[in-house]
Amino acid sequence: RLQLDDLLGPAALSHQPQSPQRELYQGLTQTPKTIPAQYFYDERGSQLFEQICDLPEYYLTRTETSIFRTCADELAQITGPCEIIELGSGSSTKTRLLLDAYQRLNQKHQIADLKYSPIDVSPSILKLSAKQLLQDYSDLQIQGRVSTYDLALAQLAATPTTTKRLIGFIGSSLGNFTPAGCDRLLAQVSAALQPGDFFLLGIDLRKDPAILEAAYDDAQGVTAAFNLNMLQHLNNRFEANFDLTQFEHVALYNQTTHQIEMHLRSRQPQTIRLKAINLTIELAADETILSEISRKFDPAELQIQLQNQQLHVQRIWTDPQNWFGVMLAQK
Ligand code: AVI
Repeated sequence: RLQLDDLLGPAALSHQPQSPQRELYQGLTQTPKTIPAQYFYDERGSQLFEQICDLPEYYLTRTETSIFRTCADELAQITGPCEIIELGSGSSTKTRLLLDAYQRLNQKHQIADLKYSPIDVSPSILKLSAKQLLQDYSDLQIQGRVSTYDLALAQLAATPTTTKRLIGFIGSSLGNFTPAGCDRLLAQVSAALQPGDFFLLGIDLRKDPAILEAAYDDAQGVTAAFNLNMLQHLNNRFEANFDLTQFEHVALYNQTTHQIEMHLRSRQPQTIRLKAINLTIELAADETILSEISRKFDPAELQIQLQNQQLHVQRIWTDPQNWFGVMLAQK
């Protein structure tokens, strides 16, 4: 009941126009310096992210989960039985609420199989969560893809099926894309869907900056450790010599662009060498490296962007405080 495709194997990687190292090199040689957010997620980074999701200040996961608890059955009713494809599935925790609802729906329609297609860059988390899901759901058929969003969406676009698709992109991961990157991703999602298919999107909404900044700079320092771990990841992976004690975690809400910006601030002038990519960089005292943006959305604006990609919003669910939104669009 489990099939796993690795789209990131050596053969597939040689077709990628932009290698990840190249992006890192570009990011660290431009002004202001940036590190692509993908470098958060080594094993330790993924563990720290799971801890972030449980923090009292990080309301996102809790709130989205509460919305799914109330809307999952209605969502399944609207879409009818379909294959659930999830971008960035991770531990698939919230997805279980969707799988439960689709399982109930399938039973009503006397449909035997429930198809779930998780997509994640981490083979270990994909395998682990697939194994756990298969133990808990006897009707589940899993077709996992170890892949970036780009590659997986291109593959889906190239292999249309008659089975109705629901592509899920939850957890406000869309917020980590620039506006241009966001448009590009929505176009790729649309290309992977046939008319009548669905797109499910979880997004963090605009709110009091104090609440937002606390969510990205928690009292226990877990987000700070997550941000700094990115430098340790670069040390391990690219033979770099970042001294983590010489950097500080900074998270600020930019009210003009409606985004949290996470930075690593250099405590002093320093020279860093990344031996494996043959790069030496100079940092001034207080110079910052941008490690992540996390955009906060206005559902009405996003609805227009979705519409521009032939994705027509059918329903928006939110929580009583209006902190988080779940949007269902149909192509
Ligand atoms: C994965 N992503 C949606 C998280 C966010 O909230 O933007 C990543 C994160 N960064 C710091 N805390 C959580």
